[in-house]
Amino acid sequence: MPTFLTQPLDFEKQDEPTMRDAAASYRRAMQTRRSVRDFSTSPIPLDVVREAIYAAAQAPSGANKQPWTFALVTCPEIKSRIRAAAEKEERSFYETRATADWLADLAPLGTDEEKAFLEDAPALIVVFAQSLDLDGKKHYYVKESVGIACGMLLSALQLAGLATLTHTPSPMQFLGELLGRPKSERAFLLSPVGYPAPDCRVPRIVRKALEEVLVEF
Ligand code: IYR
Repeated sequence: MPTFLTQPLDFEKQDEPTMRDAAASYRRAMQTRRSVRDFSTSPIPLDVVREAIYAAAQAPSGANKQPWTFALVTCPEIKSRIRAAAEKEERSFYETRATADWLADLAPLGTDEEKAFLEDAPALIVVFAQSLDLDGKKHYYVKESVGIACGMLLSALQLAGLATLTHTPSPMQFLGELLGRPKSERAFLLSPVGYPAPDCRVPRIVRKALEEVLVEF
């Protein structure tokens, strides 16, 4: 007899054509997802964003500790403060900290220290990783768990028709300070969320073919 509580699994077997359609349609949706750096200032339905965050919070995590906090920022003053602090870090990155190799790798993306999207996008989501629980006990596999949740968040927002950017100004300590998060939480991802600007253009990139990323045994 197990010493833990169980319940029946909620699982419905699908026929193969339905499985194939679902897999291909999700793959196509992910193929059209792009990192957007030019956002429209148009408002977005925030209930949709909350649903996407709720979806992300269903991610598996080490010992089911769910070591994440999602901060949804729509307040223009806070967005401005985040932009100013991020641009300060980015300026020092581009001017002194980035290696020549790194700058060369970024050149085709056209990024620089100007981060207008942090004010233009109607919402910012900051995902925090919690290293400790409320009793001060260590969480497990925190980066892996929060990374999975972030992937689910980005795909949920994409499927809901919203654009995102995995922006990671470095270091991101200012986010915890600005948003009053406890020391046991570290900012893991900052993503603007919104509609792309009408004239938005993105770098022409190529993603690896399935054969290049898959090894089968
Ligand atoms: N954080 C900087 C630099 C940057 C780094 C990588 I790796 C990117 O894929 C993109 C940008 C910035 O956001 O501009």
